[in-house]
Amino acid sequence: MGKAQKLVQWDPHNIKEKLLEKYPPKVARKRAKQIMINEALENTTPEIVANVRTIPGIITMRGCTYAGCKGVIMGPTSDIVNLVHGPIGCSFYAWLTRRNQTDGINETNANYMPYCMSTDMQDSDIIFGGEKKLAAAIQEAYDLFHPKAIAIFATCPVGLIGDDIHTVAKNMKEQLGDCNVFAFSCEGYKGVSQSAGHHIANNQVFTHVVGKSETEKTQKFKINLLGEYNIGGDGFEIDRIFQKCGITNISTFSGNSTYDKLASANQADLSCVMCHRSINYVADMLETKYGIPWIKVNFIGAEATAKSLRKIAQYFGDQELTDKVESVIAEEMPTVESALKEVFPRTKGKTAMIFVGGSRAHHYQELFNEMGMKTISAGYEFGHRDDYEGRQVIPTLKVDADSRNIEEIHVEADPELYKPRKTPEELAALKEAGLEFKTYAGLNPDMDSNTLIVDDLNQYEAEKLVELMKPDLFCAGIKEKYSIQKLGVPMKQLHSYDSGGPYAGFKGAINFYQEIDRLVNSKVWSYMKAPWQENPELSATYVWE
Ligand code: CFM
Repeated sequence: MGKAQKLVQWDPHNIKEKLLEKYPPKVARKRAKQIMINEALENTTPEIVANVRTIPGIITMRGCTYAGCKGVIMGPTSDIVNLVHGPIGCSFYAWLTRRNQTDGINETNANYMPYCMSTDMQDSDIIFGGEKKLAAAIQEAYDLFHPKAIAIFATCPVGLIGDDIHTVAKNMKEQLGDCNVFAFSCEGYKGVSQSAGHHIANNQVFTHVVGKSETEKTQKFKINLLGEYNIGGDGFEIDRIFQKCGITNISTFSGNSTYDKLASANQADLSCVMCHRSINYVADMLETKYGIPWIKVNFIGAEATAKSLRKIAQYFGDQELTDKVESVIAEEMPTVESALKEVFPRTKGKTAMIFVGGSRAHHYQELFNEMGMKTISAGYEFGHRDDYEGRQVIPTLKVDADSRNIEEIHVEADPELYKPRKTPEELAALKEAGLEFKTYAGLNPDMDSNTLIVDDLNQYEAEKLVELMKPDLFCAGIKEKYSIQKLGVPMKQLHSYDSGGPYAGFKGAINFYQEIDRLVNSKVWSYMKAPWQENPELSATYVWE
């Protein structure tokens, strides 16, 4: 089927209708509010419903609050012992399943990421309580490793029986003396998705770790990179570029992080927010408590990388840094451009769909644009309305019972450590010169009109969308991978990157161009015939027949 034929084939209103057709009326009404046709309505984009509970019975792509806390935010912390309080399944299935990496370089060379540590609760612990077992496990971890910090994660049963993990952590911290022990009430059911887990994790890291470093960081051009998790080595590539430019990355939250790096975040002079979904509130708290301004950056896409580096240089306003950044861009771009030139004739005009957790469904559109590819449908598993519509909608967001469940911590200027990095006049001058602070635009404005934006897409709708819109590429996660491939459409995992990456920065862009070129131009998919395509009627015989 030719390209032109495909694009004129569908009408978004029609697709939406078809997606909802099979649902009972009440479910269809609810889902209709999460499926949005991106069209201008008197200069605004339509409102989408997001960050609400998945309708029971629907097979969502989401994960749980524990996954967001333990897996996403704390998973990449190499020298903090991650101890899961709960039955072994929660710990085992979270063990090394996210491709965050570490170079293990820290003062102690400690790397606990390959371990799976759990209290392994049994029936009797559920009945009589698991606090003693937790205290014993903390002691055991301490005796084995003598770590700087131990983080404890609550799983659903712990919340249900009411173990007081925070008191256990506090007592053990006092008892051990030289180990920071803190706990997360991140029971899987706590929120509507893993997004709640990010918030719980970040709040505790902010309360118990940030500002506690004993070493003073004296380098020049100090930044924090918030919301970068070093999947497939993305963070290594970004750090390579920073180093080349002479920018000091004090602390990444939390890719390739260590206790001391997180503890030093208050010493940076600028926070750069990459994945706003998982961390925007930390940027605000760092500003309120320590006086560090923040900007939005994106290192997915070569152009986006160059733009982000220029923003950082503009903030510091130092000629030497600006020149260095320009020379690094000039040095890196020719290789990127020649790689792009090679694939462009083959990728131009192809279409993609992106359904990942949060920011990536937006950020990766940059890379596809560079390749001349159109994103015809996208959405987040657990994004909030600001991730779709832009940060300006935050004050208008409804606070429902589920969001109230997540603790909001109150932060004030630190009496000793608060130090405004720029005067109000300097900030105003930078704004005047076009540098935007504390803002991001969201996915909707970047997508073409009449594209389909779907929040919390589910398995049924994913297959239906592919069937109706026939994209050249579908991007999501492992749960969707094989069902989509069986439909004869190539599928790229944008959570784990399959076994590829990095895709961030300049070298990452080259990797991505080549990988996507291979995927969308492979003929293998057109030979695919799912069993039911050849033989739509299922038949079986009993073995005794
Ligand atoms: Fe941010 Fe992420 Fe994402 Fe996310 Fe995630 Fe991830 Fe993701 Mo998977 S922090 S929101 S909770 S960019 S693990 S590194 S790929 S769903 S789009």
